[in-house]
Amino acid sequence: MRNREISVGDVFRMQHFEKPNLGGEYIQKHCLPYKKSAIIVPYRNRKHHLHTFLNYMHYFLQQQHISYRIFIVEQNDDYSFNRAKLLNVGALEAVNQNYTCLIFSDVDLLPLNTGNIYACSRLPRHMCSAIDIFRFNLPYEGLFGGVISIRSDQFKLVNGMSNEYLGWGGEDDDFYRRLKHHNITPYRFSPQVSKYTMLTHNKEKPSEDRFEKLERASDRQQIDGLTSLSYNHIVKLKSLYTHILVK
Ligand code: BGN
Repeated sequence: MRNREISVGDVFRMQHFEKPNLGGEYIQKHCLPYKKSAIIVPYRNRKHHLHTFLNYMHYFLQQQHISYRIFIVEQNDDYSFNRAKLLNVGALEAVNQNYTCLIFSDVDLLPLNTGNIYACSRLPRHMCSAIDIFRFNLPYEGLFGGVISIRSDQFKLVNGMSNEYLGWGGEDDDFYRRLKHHNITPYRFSPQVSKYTMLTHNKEKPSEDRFEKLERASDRQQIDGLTSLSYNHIVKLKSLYTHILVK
């Protein structure tokens, strides 16, 4: 497979893809998959983005000759959005289905280079270092949000993500600290390969207590995460994705 750059215009054109199995699972047919990737997307109330994301991502991922399933983890209440907790829930669900490679992705981020492989390697990877809204520049070295890949054993080792970040910001920085604490340093592909376009939306208001939470990140690592996760959920298989509705 040659790396191919997709123009932003093409992201919004209806592209052809093979119909996945019910639940948004795609098993590529050329050879038996050694590993399958779980694409896990925290979600609430962004119908248009979801529609664009699903149609584009199936088209994009199928060019990579990988096997994958898309999980949409939806927060089903009116409390502040808890991105990291939704990712914890999605990760557990994927692990229960024997996925060992977790790709966490925001619903508004669309990759533009087919060389940006949605699979895991030895170390976790920050996949979206060059986003158009940041003029394709990385805002800071320790950024580990947006789209990342991590093996499930590493995710479990650091006790997943914190469940305590409500609203926008900080939960990804907390997660980065967890990894560093275990001497796991994420890496990146080149900016050329890590190009993304972000779907437009109003800017969220950053949460006020995120700095305070971040300061105490290492104190909470053992007690706040997968070990303290409690939730109710319903799983439904849709034609393009597995829907996990979380309360
Ligand atoms: C940072 C946010 C991240 C976010 C990036 C990119 C915080 C914590 C206080 C330093 N971090 O500023 O969560 O992913 O911007 O938008 O707000």
